[in-house]
Amino acid sequence: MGLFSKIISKIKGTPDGSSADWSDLEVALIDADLGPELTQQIMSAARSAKADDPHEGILQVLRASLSTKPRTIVRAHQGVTTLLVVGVNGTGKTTSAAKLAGLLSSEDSRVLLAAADTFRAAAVDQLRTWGERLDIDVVHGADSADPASVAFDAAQQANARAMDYLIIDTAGRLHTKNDLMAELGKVKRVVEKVSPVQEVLLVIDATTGQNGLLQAKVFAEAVELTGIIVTKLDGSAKGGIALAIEHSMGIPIKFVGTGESATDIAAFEPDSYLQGLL
Ligand SMILES: Nc1nc2c(ncn2[C@@H]2O[C@H](COP(=O)(O)OP(=O)(O)OP(=O)(O)O)[C@@H](O)[C@H]2O)c(=O)[nH]1
Ligand SMILES: [Mg+2]
Repeated sequence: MGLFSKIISKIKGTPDGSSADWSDLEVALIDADLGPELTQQIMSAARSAKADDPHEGILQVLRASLSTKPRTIVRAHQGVTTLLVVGVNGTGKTTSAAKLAGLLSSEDSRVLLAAADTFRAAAVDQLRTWGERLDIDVVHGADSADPASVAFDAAQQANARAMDYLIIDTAGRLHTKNDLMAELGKVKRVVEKVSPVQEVLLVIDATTGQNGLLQAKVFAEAVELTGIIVTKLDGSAKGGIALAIEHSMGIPIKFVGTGESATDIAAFEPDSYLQGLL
């Protein structure tokens, strides 16, 4: 039985739910990184529903806090569908870009990867290794090339080769570094000289805690985010931060990462995620 279920059944077992049980539930919600706002909403829903079914009360608030935007990749009307993968350092951008490329290619799409993390030579090698493993071409530039120029080059190649998808990996950047955030806007604008970018996917590490919400807010100011990839859900983190971001910013979670292998990625399924969370 999950932690929440245990607490909820304790609350159900007592006539009015002893105050200790309620604070246990509150602590569990905060622990799952749902954040203060969502936690308070859930608490009041659970309290008012306690006589009948606190579990259902909580589920309802969680469901209502989910984005209503589509969770599938937005496709280009014609030509290449371009995805830009962004986020702070070490969240799993490169791994997720590669996994996504593998997933789309296994569905018979023609996919090209772009190594626009030109900050470190090792970053380009990391994506190229994935490319070899998955048999997917990776466009890269010379050492410390301008990331926007690599992305531009990749967009031209994707067009010329009639690819279905172009997935652009970018360097990790701290949301507190203004120049790096501005660079992201530039990468997008330069790519859009060739063809529109359909998706800007923010990669959030499930273990990141409440800082994830701040990351999302700052990234959203630099580029218009269209979706979230939550990684490392195979660990102990419940990933409530992603839900807090959906709730507060209305950006849909599109994919989840559950490990380090190519196939450890899945489309986000709200119901099973919420059941897991509870
Ligand atoms: N367990 C687990 N590990 C993951 C997952 N996604 C990524 N990782 C691991 O997290 C580490 C960082 O992943 P990267 O893909 O290099 O992260 P990044 O965001 O590209 O990092 P920078 O480019 O340095 O900012 C690697 O060891 C990955 O194998 C996941 O879903 N689960
Ligand atoms: Mg990377």
